[in-house]
Amino acid sequence: LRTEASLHDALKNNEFLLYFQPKLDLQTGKVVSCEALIRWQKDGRLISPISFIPVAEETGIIIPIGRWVIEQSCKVLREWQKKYNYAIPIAINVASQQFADASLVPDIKQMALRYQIQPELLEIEITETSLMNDIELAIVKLEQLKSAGFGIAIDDFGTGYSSLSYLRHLPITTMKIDRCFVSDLPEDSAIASTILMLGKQLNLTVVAEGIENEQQLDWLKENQCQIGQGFYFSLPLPQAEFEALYIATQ
Ligand code: G
Ligand code: G
Ligand code: MN
Ligand code: NA
Repeated sequence: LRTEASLHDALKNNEFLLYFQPKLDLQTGKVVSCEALIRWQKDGRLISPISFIPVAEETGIIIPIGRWVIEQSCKVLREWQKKYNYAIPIAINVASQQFADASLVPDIKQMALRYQIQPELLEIEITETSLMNDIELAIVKLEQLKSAGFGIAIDDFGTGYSSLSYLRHLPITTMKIDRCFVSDLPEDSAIASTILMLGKQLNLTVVAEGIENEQQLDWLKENQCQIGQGFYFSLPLPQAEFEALYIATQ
């Protein structure tokens, strides 16, 4: 049962874990960073976030779950730093309600300090829709995160209703092309081309999500998309498997 009480127990019993999906430099083929994606390990099965994040958002328990994701990501960053002297950035997903909560920015700063993380290694992914809920507040919060050095990506870009005039004022570092536009490639490339052009003009890193085949990859490389992720390269992986893949591509 995906109830607030069961999610509370899951936190208490340490049943959440993070999977890591690699992001690759499309020109070199090397793994350069990753996206942390939460899973719930219950009775030997892995439960997808699709089936519990909505309940977590409705009930507010997304705040402590989100805090767990921030802390766990900082722990892993610290571990990579100590174990391998690696500096592999981790991107975490922040839900709308979590972004609106006053504790988000202090939590992130505090965890980075506690685990002695270079802020550049932690990237916050926020959907376009969350940002546009309250654009003035979003600008203030993103400014606080960016001035502290954290990376900021607009997730699922192109599916919300961004005002292009506001986009210019958002202190972001990265745009992620939503996977529905990547799945249209190479035949229908109008939206992907436009997002790449916009990213270039605004001096942002562009990440293509959901790359599933070679034809999509070839189009993205030819059109100077810098970074990509998708099942063509790798599913989200348990930590040890991600580390092995990272090492193999260096
Ligand atoms: O990894 P997967 O495809 O199963 O993720 C499904 C959805 O759950 C995606 O939209 C993803 O952004 C979201 N998601 C995964 N991990 C987290 C998380 O830690 N926090 C939030 N808020 N959403 C997450
Ligand atoms: O909403 P967000 O972009 O954070 O979603 C990330 C989710 O996308 C992850 O749960 C991951 O499993 C999924 N994903 C990653 N790569 C691919 C892909 O190539 N195809 C599809 N269909 N989903 C993907
Ligand atoms: Mn994401
Ligand atoms: Na996305």
